[in-house]
Amino acid sequence: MKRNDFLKTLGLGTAGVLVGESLLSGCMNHDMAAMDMVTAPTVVEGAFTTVLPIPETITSGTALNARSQSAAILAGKTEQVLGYKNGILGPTFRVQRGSTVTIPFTNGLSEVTNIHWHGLLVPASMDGHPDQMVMAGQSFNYTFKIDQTASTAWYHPHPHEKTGKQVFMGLAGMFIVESPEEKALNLPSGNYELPLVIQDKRLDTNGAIMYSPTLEEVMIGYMGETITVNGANAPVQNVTTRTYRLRIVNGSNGRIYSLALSNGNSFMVIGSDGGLLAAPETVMSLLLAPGERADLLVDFSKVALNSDVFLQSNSFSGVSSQGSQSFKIMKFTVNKAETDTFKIPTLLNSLTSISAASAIKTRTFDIGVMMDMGSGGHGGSMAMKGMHTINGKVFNSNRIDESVTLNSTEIWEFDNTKGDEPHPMHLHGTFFQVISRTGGRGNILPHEKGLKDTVLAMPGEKVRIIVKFEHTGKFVFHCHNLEHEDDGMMLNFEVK
Ligand SMILES: [Cu+2]
Repeated sequence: MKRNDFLKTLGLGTAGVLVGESLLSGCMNHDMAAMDMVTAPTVVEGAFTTVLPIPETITSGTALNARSQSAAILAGKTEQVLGYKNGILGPTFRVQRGSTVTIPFTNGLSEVTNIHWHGLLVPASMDGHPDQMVMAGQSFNYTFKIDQTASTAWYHPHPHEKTGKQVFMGLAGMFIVESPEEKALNLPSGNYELPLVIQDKRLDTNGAIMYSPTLEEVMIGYMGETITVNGANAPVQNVTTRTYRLRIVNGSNGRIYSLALSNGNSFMVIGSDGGLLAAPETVMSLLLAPGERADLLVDFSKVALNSDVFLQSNSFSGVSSQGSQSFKIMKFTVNKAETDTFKIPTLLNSLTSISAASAIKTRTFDIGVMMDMGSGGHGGSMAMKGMHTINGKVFNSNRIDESVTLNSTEIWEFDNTKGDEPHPMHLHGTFFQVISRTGGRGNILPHEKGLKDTVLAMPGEKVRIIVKFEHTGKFVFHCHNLEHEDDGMMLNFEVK
């Protein structure tokens, strides 16, 4: 159902139903067409004078403590945020394939939280399922073996109905898996490898984060006017005339970025969610949705000394609520000449395509329909909740929605052809391969050619993925627009 139709339905069926003020005023003050025009806040670019913060690098054994702490998102304006160690966000894990990681975690918040290891193949009991809460003041030891190819993962809270707020307030961090195979490629490392967690924040005049989505913002996702990288607005990083590896996480709640370089140069995609691609792909821009990662190589060798190149987000089409504005994200200043002998390997990773013929089942998920409030279900006094569904259902922790046989291969189809909002769909407990996209952009994009755990289905699109389920247990799959997820756009699947 289109948002328009949904609101018409709701408008006809509001007698006796308590409807939140934001929707009432929306309906009263605007006509239905105007409701379709809900858009992201206009991005306000900063001065690009703050030096890019690089989160501390840690390994197994380092304790994380989710708690309120002070940080300056805007230069000179220190405010309380949430973080896992020092300041906003969390440290960057860097661990070796095959190692066992132990993370003593304490919940220093005044409400429940937990940690989901997004992009790590960990046992279901360690995955941060919304069932597995760490109560306020309590601790939990996360421990798991890293048994997967080198990749850029991340971590963030996953308490149902609170994920959006806790991530927006600052709880997230990067998790890098390394392997001897990847080391042998001699990709740019050390100072030439930059972890970049890109997020948008909504700040008050003091620079404090505000999180209070209206109904309209639950519809489109909660977005902010301030773009941050590693927790700082408008940062600058000095670089030399070499090739840099940028590991990018879109850690935003709802904002999609069309990443590009301000000098119009192409760049290379070498990896995505689940590790390196088979071979590098040259692109001019890359659309990265919440939850997705991009591993990029950017060549500054032909940039004139003492000039600037911005990482920016270009405008993009296909979404009414965002994409109309282009804006700068961060600045690179090329301030030193260095000789670069780096040659991009022609082959990066041995990836085997899962044969569609090996799939024993196809499951279809309609993600383009919003809950029909007239049909009862999740309506009533909580009319604000449960507008986003998968196959008409909202999350119920006690219900297993899909039962999957261990080691079987299946095709899952996310159908957003009737929808009018983008939905980045994320599966826990596995990687998958994208096998087709019909409607909308109509093809598989360069960064979708490797292993994925999150795939964007734009309005009008149907995306098919193929998955081999090799890990037992109860996991969730959901939309990674965190307001949609908190609204219930999440189901359980069990592998056994
Ligand atoms: Cu969604």
